[in-house]
Amino acid sequence: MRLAEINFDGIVGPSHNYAGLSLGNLAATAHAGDPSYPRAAALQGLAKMRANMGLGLAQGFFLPLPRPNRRWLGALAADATMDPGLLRGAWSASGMWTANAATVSPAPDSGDGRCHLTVANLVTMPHRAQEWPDTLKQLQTAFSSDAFAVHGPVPPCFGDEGAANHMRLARSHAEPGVEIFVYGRPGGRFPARQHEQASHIVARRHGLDPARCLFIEQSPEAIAAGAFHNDVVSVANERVLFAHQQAFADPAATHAAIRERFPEVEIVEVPASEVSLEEAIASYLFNAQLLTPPDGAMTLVIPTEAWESAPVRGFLTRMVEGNGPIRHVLPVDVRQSMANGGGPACLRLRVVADPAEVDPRFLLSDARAELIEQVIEDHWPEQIDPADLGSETLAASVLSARAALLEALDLGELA
Ligand code: SUG
Repeated sequence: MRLAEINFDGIVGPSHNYAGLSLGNLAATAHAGDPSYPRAAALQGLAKMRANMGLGLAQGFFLPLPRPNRRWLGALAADATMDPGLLRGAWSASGMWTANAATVSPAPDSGDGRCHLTVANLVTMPHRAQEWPDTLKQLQTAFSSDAFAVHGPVPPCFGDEGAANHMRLARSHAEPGVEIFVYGRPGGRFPARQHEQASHIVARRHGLDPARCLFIEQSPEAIAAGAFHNDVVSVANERVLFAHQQAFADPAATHAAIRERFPEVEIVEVPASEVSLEEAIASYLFNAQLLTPPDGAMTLVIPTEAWESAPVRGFLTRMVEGNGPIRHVLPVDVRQSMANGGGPACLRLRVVADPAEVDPRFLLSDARAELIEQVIEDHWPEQIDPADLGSETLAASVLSARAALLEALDLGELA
């Protein structure tokens, strides 16, 4: 068995739009009502996938979910008197942010030697709570081999946002790791989406050794400043934790607990004096992919917005010139997703597994990338104005665009 980290990016769906649905997500709120560009958005996402594949890394993808979601609209007894926010929610392409698809515990960490995935219930935001049944179907298709155990959502009384609030430290991806679950405490000005109990339920289901798990409280000030998920203020890869000084409620105790369980950890902490919490969140510095290409030179894939921030660029330049574990910084343009609060890390779900155990229809190759590009070019709407949401003409074009992609990728069973 050859275990590798595979990043599964969500292909941006043809209904991508800015509806301002996520309280506490400052970018999404700021862009509410703007026109969106689904074709450009999907091509930006595809370019990121190709660039990561170009680094020599395994790359997978997930398909857009069916939108507008007629099943959801039926359950809401939708009619003209309904809150327009609910209608827009049924059109949301939010399934693109696959860091919220599931929490993943690789085989070396679980009690039974299988890779465990629990689909995230995303109950805090109504437009995201509709995702899990279709996401689950997709996970069950992609990971149908015995090497995987795919679980349904944790009970809806406990909010679970998936991998966006979960990190893993290990000497290498294929070795046993320490899994870190980051939850928020409710009571602040913005919702704390990840509940502590949900994290414990996921860890128990995955058969994790309690001695190799940590449950850490996210800093309430980070949530209040717009870090609606932990992956907006920290990211981990192998031995390295890259985090803002104000990411965790009790940074000293958090670092000590991590060191106790994983003494090899290298913590790269960004001080607030160099990059303020507000600047870190506005630039999405931490919503980065921290990757280990085959040559071993750890690379931080950041959004171009982070590179354009003078304090962030200053910090990163000094970091790379120093002797730290992160050797390269690679800015990528995912502006269409960024305007909804989704950076490079939101767009991917990390799965450590043997690629040979994954349904090959979900793995990117040059040929499949070309196929996907062609379908996007031919079928994705160039522009959507929020006032168009609800139009039958737009619905028909969005539905047929997704159908064309499913057909091209031989994934008709996801219809
Ligand atoms: O859940 N935005 C998403 C962004 C998710 C980012 N994911 C991670 N941090 N891993 C959210 O808030 C905005 C949709 C709108 O308003 O149209 C939205 O759902």
